[in-house]
This record gives sequence, C-alpha cells and structure tokens, in this order.
Amino acid sequence: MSFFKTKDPTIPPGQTLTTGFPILHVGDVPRFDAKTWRLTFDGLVENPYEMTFDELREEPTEEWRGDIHCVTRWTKKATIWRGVPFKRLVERARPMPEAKFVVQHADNDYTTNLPLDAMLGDDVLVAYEFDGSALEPIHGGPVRMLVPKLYFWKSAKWLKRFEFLAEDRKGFWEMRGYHNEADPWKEQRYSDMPSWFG
Ligand SMILES: Nc1nc2c(c(=O)[nH]1)N[C@H]1C(S)=C(S)[C@@H](COP(=O)(O)O)O[C@H]1N2
Ligand SMILES: [Mo]
Repeated sequence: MSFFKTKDPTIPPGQTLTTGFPILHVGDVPRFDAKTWRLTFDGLVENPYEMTFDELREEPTEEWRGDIHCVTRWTKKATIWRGVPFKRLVERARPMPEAKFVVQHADNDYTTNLPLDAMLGDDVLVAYEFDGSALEPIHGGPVRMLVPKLYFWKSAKWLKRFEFLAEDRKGFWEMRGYHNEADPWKEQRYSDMPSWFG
C-alpha cells in the first residue's frame, strides 16, 4: 500500500480512465427537426449566416482522434470524431476585428464561452460522427461541438448557434463556478478555489 496514487502521465492530473462513454447533460435530450434546425453564426461578424443540416454535411470534413476529459474526472481514450472544422465556418462569417469571444448556444439554453483564438485549432470540429457512425442524440447528435483540448463542458451538445462577442460572457457552467479556461492539464476545474484544492 502506498500513500501515493499511481500517476498515469498519459492522462491529465486527477482523471480516471473509463471504457464506457458516460452521458452528462442538464435537461432532456431535445427533439431534432431537420426542417427547422439551423446552425447560426451571428453577433460581431461581417457576414452573419445560417446553414441547414444538409448544407453542413456538404462541407469537407476532418477526423480527430484522441482523448476526451470531463471535469467530473473521467477520461475516455482514443475517441474518433468527424465533423467540419470550426475554423473553416468562421472564415465564412468573417469576424470583426473586435470579436474576441464566442458563445456556443445549444438546446435547453445550454451555453459555454471561449476566446475565439482557443477555437481556431485544427482539432475543433462541428462534429456529427462518432466512431464512424452518426452521432447519437444522447451524445449531442446530430450536431455537437468538439473542443477536445479542454474539459468537455466546453463542447456543447445539440449545437445551434455561435455568437461572436467583444467581451467575454460566462456560459451555463462558468456562471455556476466552473473555471473559465478549462485546461485539463492545468486542472482548471473550478474558479475561486485555492490552488491546493483537489
Ligand atoms: N447542450 C449541452 N451540452 C453539454 C452539456 C449539457 O448539459 N448540455 N454538458 C457538457 C458536459 S459537462 C460534458 S462532460 C459533455 C458530455 O458529453 P457526453 O454526454 O457525450 O459524454 O457534454 C457537455 N455539453
Ligand atoms: Mo462534464
């Protein structure tokens, strides 16, 4: 027996591996209607626009493979996602120079906020496939965000809208004390917690 926890350097500090795919969300799984669903880009952009699910699926896609991390301490290894790079869709919206932040809006009024810069990586996808199949409704399908470098609450399920802002505005969990930045390697779980708090 040891006082020290075994550390696996391949997963962020304080995380535990899961082989399943935990389900985590507030509210009920919303009903999807392809006739009315739109993905909207608005706020401080030169070219606000919206796209249908069919239009989204006409865009070139990328695959991302890697590990995802939830603030409730599970990490799931080697997940496989496919979707449209967010960067590509942003270019079309043409953010104004003062647009520095983005709020993802989802069904059930779920929101989460990030600096625009943090969302321009090649690994940030508007995702609609998981493990080679259509993303299941329970995991945010048909369309969810994937920002895999950050704790998973920064990846909105049932995505509907990107709002571009000059000033940061906290999202659903950020307003309730979750960390604004959410880097799992820095254990940015909650704000206003002393750094020694596990
Ligand atoms: N719309 C919406 N998206 C959400 C959430 C939510 O409550 N509503 N929860 C977040 C949290 S805390 C996590 S860990 C992941 C969980 O995704 P999963 O259920 O596919 O594992 O979704 C994130 N996206
Ligand atoms: Mo989470």
